[in-house]
Order: sequence, then C-alpha cells, then structure tokens
Amino acid sequence: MRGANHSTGLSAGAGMGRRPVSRPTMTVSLVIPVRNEARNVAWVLEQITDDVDEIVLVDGNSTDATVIIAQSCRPDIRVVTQEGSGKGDALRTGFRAATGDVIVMIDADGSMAPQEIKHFLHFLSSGYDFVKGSRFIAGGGSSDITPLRRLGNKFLLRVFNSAFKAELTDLCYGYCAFHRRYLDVMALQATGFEIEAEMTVRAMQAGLRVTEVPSMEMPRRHGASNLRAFRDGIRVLRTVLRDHDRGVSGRVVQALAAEK
Ligand SMILES: Nc1nc2c(ncn2[C@@H]2O[C@H](COP(=O)(O)OP(=O)(O)OP(=O)(O)O)[C@@H](O)[C@H]2O)c(=O)[nH]1
Ligand SMILES: [Mg+2]
Repeated sequence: MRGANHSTGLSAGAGMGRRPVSRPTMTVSLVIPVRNEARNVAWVLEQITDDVDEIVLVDGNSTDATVIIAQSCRPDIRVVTQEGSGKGDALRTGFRAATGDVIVMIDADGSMAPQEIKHFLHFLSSGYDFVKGSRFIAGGGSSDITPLRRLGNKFLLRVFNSAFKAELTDLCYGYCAFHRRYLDVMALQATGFEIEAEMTVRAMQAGLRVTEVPSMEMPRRHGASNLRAFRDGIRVLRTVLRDHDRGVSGRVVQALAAEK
C-alpha cells in the first residue's frame, strides 16, 4: 500500500512508526522511431497518457505526412531527424536526445499499445533496470507475428539463452524500457533491427536487473513492414554471438549505480 510502510517495526503509538514509502519520481521519455507511418502515428500518439513527460519522434526521412500529423496531434512533440539509416540508428539518435530518467521505446505502426507503458514503469520504479516486453509469457501474445518470424525468434532466443545462461521468453521485440543512466554502459552500436537484441545482450553483460512484462502485439495498422526476416535474423544472430563471453561484472555496475 502506497504511503504506509508496515515493516519499519517502529510503531510507538497511533500514527507513529509509519513512514511514507518514498518512491522515486522518474521523468519518462518515450522514443518512437518512424518511417512513413502517416496512417498509424496519430493512433499511437492519441493514446499516450500523462505518465510520459517527453515524446521524441525520430524520423527516418519519411516521404509522407508522418511528421506533420505527429506535430498536429501532439504540438509538444520533439522531432529529431536521424542522420544515418535503420531502426537501430534511429533509436540511438532518440536515446541521445531523450532527457528523462527513464526511456521507453515503442513502434509507430500501431502494433504496440501505449496503455502498456505503465506496466514497464511499474517494474522500473520497483528496482529493475531494464524491462522487456514479451509476447510469449502468460498474458502476452501476438496477432502479428508470422510462422517464419516466430520460428526465427524462437531459434535466436534459444541461442541467446544458452549463451547468457538466461531464461528470457522473447528477444526480437521492440517494446522496452530502461533507466537512461545505463546508456553509456550499454554502448549501443547497432544500426538495424538487431538493436533490440543488442540492447538485451548489453543489459545482460552489464549485469543489469532485467525482467519481462507481458505484451500484446497487434498487426501493424496500415502499410508494409521494413523488416526482412533472413537478412535481419542473421544480423541478430551475429549480435548475440559476438562478444557473448565478454562483459563487465554485473556487481561492479550495480555498485556504481548505487553510488549515484
Ligand atoms: N526512423 C526510422 N524508423 C524506422 C526505420 N525502420 C523502421 N522504422 C520504424 O520502426 C518501427 C518498427 O518497424 P516495422 O517496419 O514496423 O518493423 P516490424 O515491426 O518488425 O514489422 P511489422 O511486424 O510488419 O510491423 C516502426 O515504427 C517503423 O516506422 C528507419 O530506418 N528509420
Ligand atoms: Mg511493426
């Protein structure tokens, strides 16, 4: 129960011994990569609640009305144009531009429900460092994923879990949230769709407290996917295998975090 800590053991009378639980207040940046999502972006933006303090839209040189629609829908939106190309490059641009204590990332095609953001924030405010959405744990699901992608994700996840002695249930899914202070530790480099796997790899290597929340993936509302299953699957595999035996000690990172 918020506002009443019953475990202090200091009760010396009515009302005494009860201290408010101080939950850290976190400011939240939402980073949204977009490329030609004019028919989808308003649907996403209209559902974003006051949990989010800042929206950073990273435009990949859209040739449609994506940016104009986004700005008319949310006049307070920050639009950043990516200099390179690819979803990974876009997200890294957005992460650098974000100013919130925590960063949430979400796609702009309507496949992820903004209402789930609060679940990610719940875990971050409860002590986790990196929270991944999962379509494959109880409460999650996907009405979007093709049988080929499901198989590919399963294979890549198996490789990941065995390389990192982990028990995650999803890997190639772009709904995540993390504390911005870990950006330097994660040292992201990916330019393409392998960015999500790279983030998870780096979070594990750094010893961050990682958890998953159920997420329901819906089909993209309009338009075509930018992902190419084989090309991007191979990039994910390389990302998972590269440097999997390296990494700084998790304890060192946690000690540094505690000092801040
Ligand atoms: N800025 C930017 N955004 C991109 C780029 N590629 C993809 N995106 C965005 O990243 C998000 C995910 O891309 P999608 O094309 O939906 O990829 P996907 O979810 O694997 O494919 P579907 O399941 O078919 O939707 C969407 O919001 C895209 O608009 C890019 O090169 N630059
Ligand atoms: Mg999509």
